[in-house]
Formats: sequence, C-alpha cells, structure tokens
Amino acid sequence: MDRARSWLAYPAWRKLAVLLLSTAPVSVAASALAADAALKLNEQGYFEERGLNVLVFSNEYNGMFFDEKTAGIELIHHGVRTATGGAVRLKPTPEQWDQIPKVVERKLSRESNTIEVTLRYEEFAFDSKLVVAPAAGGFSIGVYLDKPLPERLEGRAGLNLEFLPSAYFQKTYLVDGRPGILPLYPSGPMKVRPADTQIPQFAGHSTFDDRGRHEYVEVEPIATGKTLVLAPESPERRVTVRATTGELMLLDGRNVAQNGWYVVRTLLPARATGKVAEWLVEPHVVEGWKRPPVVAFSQAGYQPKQKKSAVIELDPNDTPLDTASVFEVTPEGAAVERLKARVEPWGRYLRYAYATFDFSSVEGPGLFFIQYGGQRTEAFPVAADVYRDIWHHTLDVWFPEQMDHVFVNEAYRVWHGLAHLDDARQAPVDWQHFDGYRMGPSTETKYAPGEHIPGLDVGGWFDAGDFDIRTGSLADTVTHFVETWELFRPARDETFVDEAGRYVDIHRPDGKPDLLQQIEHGALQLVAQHRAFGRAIPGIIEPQLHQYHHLGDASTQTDGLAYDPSLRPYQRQGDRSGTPDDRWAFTGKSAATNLTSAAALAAASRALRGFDDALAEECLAAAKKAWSDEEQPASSPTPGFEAFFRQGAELNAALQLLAATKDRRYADRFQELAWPALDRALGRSIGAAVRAMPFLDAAYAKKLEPYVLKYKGEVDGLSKQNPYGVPIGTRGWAGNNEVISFAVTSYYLQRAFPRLVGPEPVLRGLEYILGRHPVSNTSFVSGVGTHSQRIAYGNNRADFTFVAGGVVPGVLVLKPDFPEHKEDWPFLWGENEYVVDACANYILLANIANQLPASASPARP
Ligand SMILES: [Ca+2]
Ligand SMILES: [Ca+2]
Ligand SMILES: [Ca+2]
Repeated sequence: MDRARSWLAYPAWRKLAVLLLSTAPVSVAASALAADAALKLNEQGYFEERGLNVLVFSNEYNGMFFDEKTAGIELIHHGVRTATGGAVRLKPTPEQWDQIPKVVERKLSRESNTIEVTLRYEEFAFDSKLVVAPAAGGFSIGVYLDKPLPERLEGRAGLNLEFLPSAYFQKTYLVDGRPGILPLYPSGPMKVRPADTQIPQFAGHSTFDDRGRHEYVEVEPIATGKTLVLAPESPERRVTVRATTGELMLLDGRNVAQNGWYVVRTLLPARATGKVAEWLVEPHVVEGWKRPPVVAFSQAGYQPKQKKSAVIELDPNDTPLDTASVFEVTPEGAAVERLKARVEPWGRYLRYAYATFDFSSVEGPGLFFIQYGGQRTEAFPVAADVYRDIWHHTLDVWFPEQMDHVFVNEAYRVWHGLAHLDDARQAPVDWQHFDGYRMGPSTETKYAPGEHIPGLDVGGWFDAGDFDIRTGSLADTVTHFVETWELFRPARDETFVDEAGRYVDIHRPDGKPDLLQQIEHGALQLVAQHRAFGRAIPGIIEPQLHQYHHLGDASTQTDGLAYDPSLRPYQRQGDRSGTPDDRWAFTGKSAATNLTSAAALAAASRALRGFDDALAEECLAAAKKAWSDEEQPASSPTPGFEAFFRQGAELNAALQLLAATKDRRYADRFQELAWPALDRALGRSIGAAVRAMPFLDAAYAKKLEPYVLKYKGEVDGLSKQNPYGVPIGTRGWAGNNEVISFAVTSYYLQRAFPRLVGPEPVLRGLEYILGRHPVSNTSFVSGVGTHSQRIAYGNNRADFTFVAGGVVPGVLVLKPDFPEHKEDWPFLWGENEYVVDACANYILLANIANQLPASASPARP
C-alpha cells in the first residue's frame, strides 16, 4: 500500500451510491429491553457508555484500498478498537480486495435510539438493512431483507463481525459452554473450492496464486454454536454474542491473509425476507472504568537548554493532578526527585482531556523519568548529544534493507536476495492497477505492451512496506538525502555497497560515505528511466495481486527470470521462465513526475561530483533535458489538480537546477512560480522559497519577509489547535511525514530569519515523532528512544517485528473522534507503514536537531 494519489481513479461507484434507491424502511420495534440499556446515541453519532463505544458506519469502506479494517460496525472496548467490519459480507473471512458493501443510506433515530444502515452490493443488485439498537447488557444487530437473497449469494452472504486477533491473543473462548483457546498462529481447517464458485474479488484480480488449477481456498469454522463468549476470563475483553436466529461460526481470517481478523459470522437464510438474522452482542463493561493517563515525552531525551514539556492525555472522566515530578536515576539505582512542578490543564482535543507539564529547568546531564501519580515513565537522557545518533539506524539498516536489485546481508542474516532482476516489462495499455498506477490508450514509449525493457534492473528502493519503485517518492528521497549531505556532510561509513556486484553488507565500512552511496543508488534508477525512455516514468510494480501482498524476501516476489511466452507457465529454462511475474513499467507521460525526477537528478549531480563524476554529469544532463522538455509558458494562478502538482514539481526543479548551475533562466522561472505559489499554498512553498535565498538577491529576501511572518503566525496558531503544537492530519494515512516536513521547513526559516523565527517548532516536530504525541508515548522510529515501535508494517510484518530506523505514519484519526495507533498489530498501513521519503526526511531532521542551537530564542521583530 502507499499513499497513492489514486483516489480520483475510483470515484464511480461512490458517486452512484448516493443516487441509488434505498429499500423501504423496515418497521423496527425497539427492543423492550432497550430501556435498561446503558448505551446512548451521543452527539458524535455513535453509541456510548463508559468503557464502550459502538460505531455504526461512522467510518465507511472508502474504495481506495477496499477493506482497510476501519469500517462498518466497530467496537471501542475500554479504549481499544477491538472489532471492525460489522456488516453483511459475501465471504466467511473477507480479504482486503473482496467485495465491500457501499452505504446507500445511514439513518440515526434519537427517538428509537437506533442507527439503520442500508448496504448495497452493486454487482448482485443486493440490498440489506442493518439495524443496531441498544439492549440490556449491550446491543442488538438485526439484518432485514425486502427481497430474498439472490441465488448466487445463498450460502455466501452472512452477518459478519471481525475481532482483532492481537487483542485476544493468549485468551480463551466458550461456544455453547464448550471451551477453546483462541489461536495464536493460524492453523484452522480449510476447504478447496472451484474458482468459478468464488464471489469475484476487486476488478477480476485474485489474491490467490492457484498455480493454474482453477481453485481457491476458504476458511472453515473453528467452532459453531448459538452463543459465543470471547475471553470470558478478561473483564476488559469479554464479549458475548448470541444468535437469536441461525448459528454462529468462529473463523480465523489469517488462514488466507495474515492481515485477517477473527470473524464471527451467521449465514443469512435462503428464500427469506424480513428479519433474517439477529444477534445480541454483550461486551462486558468495567464499572467506572477510566483510561490510564498517557505521559507523552521524547523517548530519545532532551538537550540541556531545550524547552521540555510533557503532554498528559487523560480520560474525559479524569481530572489532572496538581503536580508531577522529575526524578534522576543514580548509578546506584536510586531515584532522586529533582523537580516537582505544576500540571497545567490544556483543554479538550478530539475525545480526551489534556494537560501539560513543563520541566525545562531539568538540565542534566543525567538519566531521568517523569512521575505522574502512580505512573512513572521510561528513563530518558538529558545531555548535549542526545540527538547525535538517532538517525543511524535509518541510514545503516532501514535504507540498505529497502535497496532494490541487490543482495542485502547483515552479519549472520540475509535481509533479501537479488531482487527483481527480471525488471521490467512494458505495462499494457488502458490499465488501472490496484496500487493506483494507470495506463492510458498508448504506452507513449517505443515499447509494445508486454515487451521486456532492458536496463531498468538497477538502483532504487522499495517504496514502502510493499516493493514497487514509485518514482515520485524515490526522487523526493534522493532530494532529501542531498539536502542532508549539503548541510551536514555526514561521512558516516558503516555499510559496504558494491553496485557492480549487486551486494550490500550492513555493519561493514568500505571507505565511502553511506549517504553518497544511497544517493548514487537512487540516482541509478532515476537515470535508468531517462536512458530507457528519455524521461521519468511513474513507476515499476508487479502485475498480479497475488504478488502484491508479498510478505518476505523481496527476491522471491518474482522469479528473477525474464518472461518467455514460448515456455509453459512455471517452466524454467536458462535465464527465462514461462511465468508472467516480471514487474511492469508504468510509462504514461507525467510532467509532475518528470520535473520531480529532474529536481532529484539536479540535486544528485551536485552531491555526486567528485564521488562519481560520470554519473553526476549524466544526472545533470538528464535534469536539464527534462526541464526543457516540460517547459511551458507561465501557468494560470489557480491551477487544477494536475497542474497544482506540476507547479510544485517545477518550483522544486527550478530550485535544484539553479543550485546546480546558477543559470539565470532557472532563477527567473523560480521567481515567476514562487510568488503565486506562496499566495496559494504558503506551507507547501515557503521551504523552497527560503532555500532559494542564497541564489537570489537581497530584494528577494526582503520581499519574502511578510510571508515568513505570516507562516510564523500559522505555526504559533497550531498550539491552540492541539496540545502538541504541530499539524496533525485527519486523512486516511497518518501524518508523521507532514510533521517532519513542518519541522524541516521551520528549520530553514529559523536559519534564514533568526531575528523572526526561533528553533522551538523544529524540536517540537522531532519530539512528536519521538514520543510526544496522542494515544501513547512510543517513539515512532523503530529502535530509537527507550521505548519505540517494535511491531510495524515493514515487509517483515508477518513476523510481528520491525526494521530498525523505519519511521511509521503515526496517529490516525478515525471518524468522528478516535485517535488510533496500534502497537500490537502491524497490518494497519495508515498507522504503521514505513515509506522511503519520510525516512529520508527524518534523517535530515535528526541531523538538524543535533546541530540546532536549542537555547537560541528569537528577538522580537
Ligand atoms: Ca507502493
Ligand atoms: Ca560505505
Ligand atoms: Ca520473471
């Protein structure tokens, strides 16, 4: 997955959804027991009681990545989202790309204290209505049909609710009194079925590699019965589900997909209408439950003169304590109180109450922890050099591990073998790929669809937790690396890189700076595209869905042998095979992509000068050519979507080419683009505008000042929006990358206008990444800080582990008010997927923080 800007590609059914007829309303007799129910429909549009929320399609299946496990009927049980996907579904354990229902209508009734949702499966013209109502001990879910099930869905459609496996690991269940232990690892019964009986997956793709046998597999129940009790031994997790019609099945979705959940399901009966299924769901609630406070701070510690302020996140039923303390840990293991100070209430943000605790006066050096009531945090250092090493994992381990087209070793361990040596075939025309790539009616290259394109099997990084080469993020990564190189020249050398031998060895110095070797590795792929096509292309990705969800060694995603259609499927001969698994090059023309690539190549040409002169020369030539090819007259000040990205890319290309050549024409074009861009999107453009100052005159700097002040005002305003004082996004992909960019931009402003802007927002951004954020105080950089993200969406996520130095996206805000960041479940990509550009930008920010004069404060303008 990644943050594909592909939502435009999937709008059709969503638009249709609102036009469709809803079924006639079913008359719903509110349960006689509802009077005793504790759940109440709240102002936010979900059912609430202390310790339990029941969300009914507050979040919808959004169609972008299909089933993101954040939709339908959901439970937030004692603060943890433990159940999702409550809906009528067409498979026992739906996978990500199985069909999802769309919401035709969602009706809240405060009189009857119910939420009704009409769902539709377009392909089968099949509508169903869910009615959720509070009942004694919990709530009921009823399924109503106006028309009997379509024949094709008999024995297929059912009421499903999915429970988070990691919330139930090492716990038990009872089905009609029969005991069992919930499986830690999937090994439940399976059934093989003919392929043509399968409910089709998204757009005819298949997640299953059937090896040409025309079959697929389906999960069979672990247990069946009328009443299921999950985790009877756990007051916080116990949920009883009673089927008043039909039978309950308990299934383990992980047997077909590692990101599957435990599913509770009742089949809908054939040839029936009216109320066809009903459950009573009784989540146990601990009386007077309060979520424990979260004391959020930088897990990597603080510099002595740095402003130090912990954010305390509290249950809305909690009241802040008057004071908190900081203790120093002595060599003898004693704890000595160094500060006791006031806790300041901050107010509400989303669903919690907040307070802050300033402990700036603790200047160390030493090891400290914060004591808040009965809670003590992890110990953390205060010292001048706390940020010196915090980027080492990212450069030493994470980036080598992501390197494509090479073999990557670390001591006794191999991260992956030689990957994707069969790159790449020309993608077919008129094709919408499941990861957002698309091809129009022509290849726009000299290659025919399916033809092997030589020379692309070099350089680049896996874009994220998946394995594609996404040119835009690859180029941004190179650009961030060059910024770091030019500002700080880190000569760190802990990695051996042999491009000709396609071999990389972690923890093995080779006499060359690792950062330059990474810049070279990125530039090699960018240049390869310009050699093959005379321009950049959007990217390179595997053709089949059953390859896309690959978990494990990248070298086994394809067979590494060039496809030869004269061989039989799965037949191998020499360096060729009959298996059409070679990745596809998506080659549609895109000015934004070409200009983004040009910016990176121009930047790389500067860094590589003296390191690899021939490559530096080729990078600069390709950048200049791309610039000329994309040259256009001055653009309109209010561009559309496509033009908006193009102008941002052109601004960056002009800046990087100007820095590489000092040529006036880039300076002129930069200024032509910069002023309207600053007016239109200040936050996105101000960083580039300030970075251009060394190449432009004093008048330019003077003209920039009011924009800097305006931006500073916006930054100051953030501290009123949330207690963390950084921009927190609310999109479907959490916003750590934006926080890092915000902090880096703040640095450029502080550096260029020290009279106007102080260093504080830079460190605030870094502290957020290192633990001072909502939900928990975990450092979002795996392996960095005392307590950090140890289960993440790297390509080793099936093992519930991490790749050191990876930066996760962070806190996702689920509608309407639930900030979430799971630490025990790696598969929610919007919260936990490492991506290349964010990791490169983090290396830049860490180097900035290490050399920032934290004690400096700006004079008043
Ligand atoms: Ca991707
Ligand atoms: Ca090296
Ligand atoms: Ca192949």
